Amino acid sequence: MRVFATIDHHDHHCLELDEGELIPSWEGPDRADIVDAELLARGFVDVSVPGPLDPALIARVHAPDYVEFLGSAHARWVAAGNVGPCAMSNGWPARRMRHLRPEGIVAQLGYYSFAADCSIAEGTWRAVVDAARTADAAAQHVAAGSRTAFARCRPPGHHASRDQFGGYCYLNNAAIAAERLRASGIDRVAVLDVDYHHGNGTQDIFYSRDDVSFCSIHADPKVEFPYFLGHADEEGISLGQGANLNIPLPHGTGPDVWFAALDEGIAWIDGRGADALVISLGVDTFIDDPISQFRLTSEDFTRLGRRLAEMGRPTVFVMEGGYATEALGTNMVNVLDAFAL
Ligand code: Q9C
Ligand code: ZN
Repeated sequence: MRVFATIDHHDHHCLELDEGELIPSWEGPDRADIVDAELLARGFVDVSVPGPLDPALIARVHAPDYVEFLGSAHARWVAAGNVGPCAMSNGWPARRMRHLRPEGIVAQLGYYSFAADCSIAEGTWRAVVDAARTADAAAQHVAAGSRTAFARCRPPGHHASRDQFGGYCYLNNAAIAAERLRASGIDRVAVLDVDYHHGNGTQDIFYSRDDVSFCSIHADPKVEFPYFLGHADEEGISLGQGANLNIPLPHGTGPDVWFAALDEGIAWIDGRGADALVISLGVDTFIDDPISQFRLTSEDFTRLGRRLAEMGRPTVFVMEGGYATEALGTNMVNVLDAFAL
């Protein structure tokens, strides 16, 4: 299996507001290093550096003003005299307030984000661009006729919407991969999101379209981040009516219920008739994940890889969450290894 990766993510280490404390983000540079080491140890030596960023592709997924904002936010934060190392807001447009773009950097950080678990460090934009390039390259590899490819992305992407960051995500790597497949002439794409958290950004980006179907299996937003999207009655709108499937599950969900949900999602995707797949591959469903509440084992990730292979479709894997660092490499590569067999 071809792997796409860069190492230019190391200066992306942010602070997040977690349990009332500002802590180093759970989503740190070690995550990618751990996955890289495991890939190498298990013979995934077909590694490529992705090509340059394609602004036209990014513009199919994200608003131009948002992309411009992300690229300049940290420099503006410093220039405005803010002392903290990571740019983050302290106010957001809530119920009955107006969604007019404000002028200052702190206010714009609120305008362009939906959570305080995610800030912008000096090295964030460089890592974000590289993750997007990586997803694009993996999709191009599959569009050119390969059965599969792995985008070893960091930061992750599935929480990022057309114009808002949050949940450790800035540009939506999986959506970028899906758009590359579409732009390459693949008619029907399905994104299957198996990360523990709902892929609110991906859902939002494709919500009114029928050419990219979206299915997410995740912890119920009533009790879990991102809290405000991911319910079972969100089925898409206008042209996209019926092209979105959410399967929210309770805290404590184990393999029996989770794999039954996966079968339901796969049957739905089969019914939609997808020509290629993008997997938002988060392994924070793991039993020992420090911020999550599902109960999959490392062996279950092998089972997941096998089940995805049975779908028999060209498949782009895009790395998302997973925070149990000791097992992260094993869990991520178990999926890829089982798929590649
Ligand atoms: N007490 C992804 O998995 N909240 N993002 C964490 C922990 C944010 C997860 C709170 C979770 C974001 C890509
Ligand atoms: Zn997650």
